[in-house]
Amino acid sequence: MHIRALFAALVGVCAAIVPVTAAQAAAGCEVTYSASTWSTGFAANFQIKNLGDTWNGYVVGFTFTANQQITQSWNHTVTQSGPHVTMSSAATVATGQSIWLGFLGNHTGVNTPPTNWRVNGVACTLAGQPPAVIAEPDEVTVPEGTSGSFTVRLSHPPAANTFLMMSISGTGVWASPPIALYFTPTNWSTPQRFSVVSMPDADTIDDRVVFTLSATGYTPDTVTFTQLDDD
Ligand SMILES: [Ca+2]
Ligand SMILES: [Ca+2]
Repeated sequence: MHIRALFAALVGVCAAIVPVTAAQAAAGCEVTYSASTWSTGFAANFQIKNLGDTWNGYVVGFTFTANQQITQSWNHTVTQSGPHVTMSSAATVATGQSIWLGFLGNHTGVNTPPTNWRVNGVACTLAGQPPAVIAEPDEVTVPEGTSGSFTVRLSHPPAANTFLMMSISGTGVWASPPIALYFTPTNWSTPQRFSVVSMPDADTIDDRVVFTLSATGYTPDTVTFTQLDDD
């Protein structure tokens, strides 16, 4: 009951502060990624098409999702800091042209594709992937009386300001400060952080709540919060 009431309040706040802005700015690039994977290694090959203005030199950025480590690459200057990778070149790439990149790497567990693709700081979409809400991480555990958070972004730019809708199911009392729950044609790829507090309760149950994040035209995503009860 409490969480539904809080959510209704959030929606009211959001509606009040949506700015009036012109729709524009599609994604600046489209990534076609593939990888050949064996026991602990993989070879990645991918193509990136320039959908925006000419790149006079470019920096490709992406984030690994499963502890991958690049061991060898070619034709680009590569940096890796934890999961964050950049591959740069001084080459010029005109509108509509594509670049091809590749590297060899190591992985542990499932070799899931990288995420958060950008070229010169502008977000890319992934070819062949339907538009989706991307909420991370999937699971958050919070001791009773403390807070945790997750981030939400979109995989593809919306044509106009798009509300993020949130439905909640589960048990316990959870609260959150109000935030602007919408995406614009320019901020769609910027993760928006959402904090959730597990309110102290008198019971001894590790309560769980599932947030389902959705937007019209996008595949929804979920985040599960688990309370570590202290009674
Ligand atoms: Ca309790
Ligand atoms: Ca509890």
